[in-house]
Amino acid sequence: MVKKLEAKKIFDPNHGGTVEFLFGASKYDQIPKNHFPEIAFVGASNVGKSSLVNALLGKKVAIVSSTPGRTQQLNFFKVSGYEDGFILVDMPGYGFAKARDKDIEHWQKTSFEYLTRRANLRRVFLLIDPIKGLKEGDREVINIFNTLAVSFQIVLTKSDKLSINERQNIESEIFEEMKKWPAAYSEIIATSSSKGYGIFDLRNEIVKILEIS
Ligand SMILES: Nc1nc2c(ncn2[C@@H]2O[C@H](COP(=O)(O)OP(=O)(O)OP(=O)(O)O)[C@@H](O)[C@H]2O)c(=O)[nH]1
Ligand SMILES: [Mg+2]
Repeated sequence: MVKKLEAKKIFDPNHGGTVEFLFGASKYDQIPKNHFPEIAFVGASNVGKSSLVNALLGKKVAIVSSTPGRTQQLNFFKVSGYEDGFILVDMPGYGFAKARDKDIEHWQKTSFEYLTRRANLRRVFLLIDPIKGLKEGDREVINIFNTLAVSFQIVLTKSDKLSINERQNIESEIFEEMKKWPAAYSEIIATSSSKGYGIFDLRNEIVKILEIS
């Protein structure tokens, strides 16, 4: 049965939704099994994953920093207000200079295990900075998702930094490549956490995911 939900009711603490930090994990076996739908935010270091999680939740729960590599664990945030709740997962970023560091290899292994094994993972939002465009690290991750059939959707961050024209150009480039990505959802959502653009659309997309879960 499809339940009609209003995004506002879920995400807005004034309308009954609540959010809590559940736990951070740096090893896959530290992540308890649960039955809540999970939605993960993946992308290069500094792309704006933690900022987007905060913008969606209307609350500063995830730590944001201009230093790449700030998020060093998979952080799980539980949102209540929809049935018995759902979880947003703020992931560590990939692709910054010290990529050979043992710790980083370790989080990347954990991220990979999580993204490819988690039965209740409903959608991966793959964040792209439209000024930088698709980088090698993004393509590697996209290849893994396509090979292992991990459903993902492209979300542009920091859209406040570009004109509408510039944004449309990068979207067209990504749409062109997307023709070869079987695991990708064909819509791109452009957002800005600092200006609030696209947050409404992304919340509605999450509601749609929950309705069909
Ligand atoms: N202009 C602009 N800056 C943003 C936006 N979102 C994030 N930033 C900035 O980008 C930087 C990185 O943001 P984070 O949210 O910490 O990025 P992250 O992807 O979580 O980074 P890691 O955890 O290091 O992988 C910070 O300086 C943010 O203020 C946005 O929508 N617009
Ligand atoms: Mg982060």
